[in-house]
Amino acid sequence: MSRLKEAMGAVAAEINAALDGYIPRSQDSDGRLFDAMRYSTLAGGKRLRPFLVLQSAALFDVPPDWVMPCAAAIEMIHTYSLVHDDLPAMDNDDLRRGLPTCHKKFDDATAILAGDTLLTLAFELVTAPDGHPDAAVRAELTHQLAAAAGGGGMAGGQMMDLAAEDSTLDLADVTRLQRRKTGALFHFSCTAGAILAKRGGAERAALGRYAEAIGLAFQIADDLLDVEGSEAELGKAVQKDAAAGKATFVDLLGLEGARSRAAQLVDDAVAALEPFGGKADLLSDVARYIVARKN
Ligand code: GRG
Repeated sequence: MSRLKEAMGAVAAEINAALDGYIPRSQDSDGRLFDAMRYSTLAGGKRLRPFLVLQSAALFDVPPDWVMPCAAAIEMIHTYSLVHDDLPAMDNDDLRRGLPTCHKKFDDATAILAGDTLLTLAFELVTAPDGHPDAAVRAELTHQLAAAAGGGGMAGGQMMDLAAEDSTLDLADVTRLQRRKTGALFHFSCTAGAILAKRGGAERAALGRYAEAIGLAFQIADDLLDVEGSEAELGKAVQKDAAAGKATFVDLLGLEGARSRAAQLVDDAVAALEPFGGKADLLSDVARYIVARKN
């Protein structure tokens, strides 16, 4: 087994146990809300964003207890985005992570509430005093997480994406949109370790450059998988972008152009990690994996 596969498997087990503990159960009439949150969050997924949080923190030897709330929080926000994105009012998908989407398994109202509650629970976790002992660090994490998920980040990027249906975006437009829609959560995940370790300046900036490169590489790979992948491997519908008339990196660069841009971004990501030496080997492996993955 490759060292990355082994490390990602170990993190997935840890993060699953943490998420299981953080998301409550209820026997009351609100039980359906928590069932839906648990259904979507514990349904699998690569746990890439928590892995990045944990690896960026490992660069600075941050104690795991300080990191886990933040790693779980980013996965909750990612899951909320998938639950809402799958709703009929947005992408209207029936399949996610190989299972019926949240609104198909439950209903639209429950899926909306489950997404809302995952988002707010994430902030409950990063602000809780039993996470990082320094309140200023918790405040900075909260500020950065809100910026990544909000109007200037993922939610704003999603709005741009919805507005882009049947429009003609150029490469700069699509890059700007994707930097926000998918890139912002990657940026938070990769820089969280530096925030938790109270390291600013060059180290945080280097992780920011790494995040920028892997965020775009991830989206290019996603666009390639949308064209070349299968529903069985991906656990979700494919060829949705063309059907929605959305400009993708593949449309704008062609298949070969998209592959070579992704390869260039992997090189940029690995180069950004140079200041961390061998300690960042797994983060370099993640950059390569992001473009080679099949799901
Ligand atoms: C609803 C506010 C709001 C935002 C939605 C990110 C997003 C914005 C929607 C997701 C739509 C989508 C499939 C985008 C492509 C990139 C992406 C986020 C893919 C899924 O991420 P993975 O591959 O998924 O990390 P797993 O299931 O492995 O966690």
